[in-house]
Amino acid sequence: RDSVFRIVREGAGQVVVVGPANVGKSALVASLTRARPQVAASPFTTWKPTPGMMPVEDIQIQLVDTPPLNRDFVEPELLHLIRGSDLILLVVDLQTDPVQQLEDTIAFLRQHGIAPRHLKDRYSEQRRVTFIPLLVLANKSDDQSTDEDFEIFCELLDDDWPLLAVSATTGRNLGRLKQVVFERLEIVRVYSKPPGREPDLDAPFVLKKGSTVADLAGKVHRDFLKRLKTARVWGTGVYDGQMVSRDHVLHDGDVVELQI
Ligand SMILES: Nc1nc2c(ncn2[C@@H]2O[C@H](COP(=O)(O)OP(=O)(O)OP(=O)(O)O)[C@@H](O)[C@H]2O)c(=O)[nH]1
Ligand SMILES: [Mg+2]
Repeated sequence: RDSVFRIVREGAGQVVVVGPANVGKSALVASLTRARPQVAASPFTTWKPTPGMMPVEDIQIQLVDTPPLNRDFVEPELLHLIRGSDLILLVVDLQTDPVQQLEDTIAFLRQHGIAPRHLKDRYSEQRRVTFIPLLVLANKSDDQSTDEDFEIFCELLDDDWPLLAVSATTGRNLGRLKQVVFERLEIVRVYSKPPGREPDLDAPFVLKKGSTVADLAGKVHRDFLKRLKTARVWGTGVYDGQMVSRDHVLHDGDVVELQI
């Protein structure tokens, strides 16, 4: 069944941008990607998810703008989209009671069986909860004049929330945001090198942290996994061109020559 709520995954990860109405979710997606979701001063502007690709160094990460979550009615498919994502960016408006906005949104997600991964310990009793890494964005942190508000926001929160002050309007901390998103996705970029040739440094393979040479081989080609004999690696924890086994764990930036 076709639905506007079904967003096809693209790139190195799917990141959903969620939160109350009017906090600047669409403005953030518009400033970080080439997507142009409607931005407006009145609440409840966005009614369907809109994806865009955010370039970070040499990869692309998918950001998905979503409708506000504090409506009386929520599309089950929107919840499905959030549950299936790799990271939640929970946006609040630093200038409009951000503590309340954060608490309400977390309560809403929890009600629908979605919880931040860093609070996993506390949910042990509850059945059927999906834990997703989550980062709080205090948007509308436009310039130095908002720094004090941000400090107060941090002090008022009773938990250690991973959070970042950003501004879609002035672009403040958006570079940092990209970096943090990349880190929180827990991925590594690996460059493949055909034997006797230069590595292809333009198009990395993106793997989960902890992936091995065998995982890479499976990703390059289904046949490679079966036929893989050995591999040589240039990068972290090896000497240049070191022969490694198929269980060797790869690191961000490694160059790998698969020998089949
Ligand atoms: N000062 C300031 N205003 C912002 C910022 N980001 C967004 N806005 C303004 O906030 C209002 C709402 O922005 P949107 O991006 O439409 O907010 P939204 O969260 O997508 O809203 P809904 O789709 O209704 O949920 C608009 O008037 C934006 O211009 C920001 O960083 N600083
Ligand atoms: Mg919007």
